[in-house]
Amino acid sequence: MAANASKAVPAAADFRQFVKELEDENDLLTITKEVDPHLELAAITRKVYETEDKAPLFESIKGREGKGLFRILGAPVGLSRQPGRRFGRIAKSLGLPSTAMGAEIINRINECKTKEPIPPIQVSSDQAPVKEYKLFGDDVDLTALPVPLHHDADGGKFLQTFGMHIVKTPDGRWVNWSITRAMVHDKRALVGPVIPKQDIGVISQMWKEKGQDMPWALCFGVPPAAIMASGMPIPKWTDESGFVGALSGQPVEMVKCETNDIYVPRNAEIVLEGVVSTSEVAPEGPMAEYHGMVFPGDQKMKPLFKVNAITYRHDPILPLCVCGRATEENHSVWGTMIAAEVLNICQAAGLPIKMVWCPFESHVMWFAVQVDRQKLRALKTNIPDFSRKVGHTIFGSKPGWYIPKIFLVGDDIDPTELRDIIWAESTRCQPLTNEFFFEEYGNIPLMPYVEHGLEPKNANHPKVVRCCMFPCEFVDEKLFWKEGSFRASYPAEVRDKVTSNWKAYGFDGE
Ligand SMILES: Cc1cc2nc3c(=O)[nH]c(=O)nc-3n(C[C@H](O)[C@H](O)[C@H](O)COP(=O)(O)O)c2cc1C
Ligand SMILES: [Mn+2]
Repeated sequence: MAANASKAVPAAADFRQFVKELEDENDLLTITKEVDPHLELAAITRKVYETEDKAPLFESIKGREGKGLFRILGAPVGLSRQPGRRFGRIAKSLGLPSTAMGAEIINRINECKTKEPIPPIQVSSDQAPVKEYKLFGDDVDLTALPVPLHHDADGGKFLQTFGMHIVKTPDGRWVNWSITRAMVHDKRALVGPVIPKQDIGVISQMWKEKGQDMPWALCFGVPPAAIMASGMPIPKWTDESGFVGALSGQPVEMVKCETNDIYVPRNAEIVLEGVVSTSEVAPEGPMAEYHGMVFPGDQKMKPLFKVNAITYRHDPILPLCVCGRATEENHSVWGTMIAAEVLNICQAAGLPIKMVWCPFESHVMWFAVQVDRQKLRALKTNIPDFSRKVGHTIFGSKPGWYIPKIFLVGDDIDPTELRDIIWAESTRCQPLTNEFFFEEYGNIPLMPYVEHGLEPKNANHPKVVRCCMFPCEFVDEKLFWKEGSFRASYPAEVRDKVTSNWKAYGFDGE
């Protein structure tokens, strides 16, 4: 371990380095005052998300034993209100400087996705900080841990909101990393959803068909690039690990579990090992979710995740997402990674798409898809044909299942600026004529109106493409309108004069 400790490690490859850099950049607040895991800790984290404050590192959680399990990092990939660093925690997780913004982030993800994967390497236990402490069998007591209650209407205490599940197919050919929530069930088990459409659900079904439980590990505080990839809907039978290697610029170093043959990152903070039951279920939820709502009393039967061992490093840190109104990790991680994958899918299909973004305020329900108008004109298409083609390409894809609403915008619109999208929709999207509905594709049932809205006319709730463009944008090189704004209505010398005299006029700031 000592030999490795001196190596310079990028933050994307090492959670501790990530935490250290947040601290160095004044984007982390260490809280030494005792905090109650019953609602108080989550309430602080919620306020942090909603005000884009520093990530709180809770050192003294009521009920914590000494330097054991665990400290908590709240809002690990929340936004920052530091000027010019709003997406700093997202950027840092992907190997970018914390000043990177939307397009740079999406382009980085997709560059690394098309690069040669860097496969993981295996190291021995004595090279693994996560093996410093080990608990086995009945020494495991999840009910004794200071697990937070996240919201007052939740049906349980959620330990798992930002850890990485690792499972593999019975033939060992596909190892899948993903994020899915889980709450404490009893001393030795968590309970959580295993959605059949998710890869963890597909793999669980394979084990069920063999009549066996699914070997499993849940890893907290993994390399930040790994947790980003765990929230990205990449194609089935593709391991996330090679892509994570490319994102973090080095192979992920893995070490074997104590009680099964799953490999986990050697520098993880905490690892739970065991099996996901393919026969036993228990009540789970509800939990306030990524869409910012909770339906009290909405409890369902979900599989048990049975814990046979816990290994952890000294003074470990549990990263925690307190789900709800934007902007938390479902939006900053899941929304961003889906957007990048949708861009990949559109470009692979030969569509003239430049950029895709999920405005966080939409809670992962709107995707703004920016069209390259020069390439669009060459296609000699029109609004209905093109909108239908984009709709079928995206809604028919793996990430498309999560997406109900697409906003097609021209390249005068920055899809990472919500103000731009709203302006384009308001001014260019004609109700009915520019709206295209798709009823043949299913939706993630978690979307509030899917379960709680009016019944759809046909089997599925329709998805929609709203084309926020004029017909002339498909044909004419020169637009017939001009934007009325500071950036578009004044010659450069006037803008420069105004900007450089800003303080002289008596205004504050730049
Ligand atoms: C913070 C966070 C929490 C998430 N929670 C869940 C969840 O509870 N259930 C779920 O089905 N997906 C959840 N997701 C989304 C999945 O991780 C994502 O769709 C991922 O692509 C699934 O992995 P797979 O592509 O290997 O199936 C979450 C994502 C993030 C970033
Ligand atoms: Mn996967």
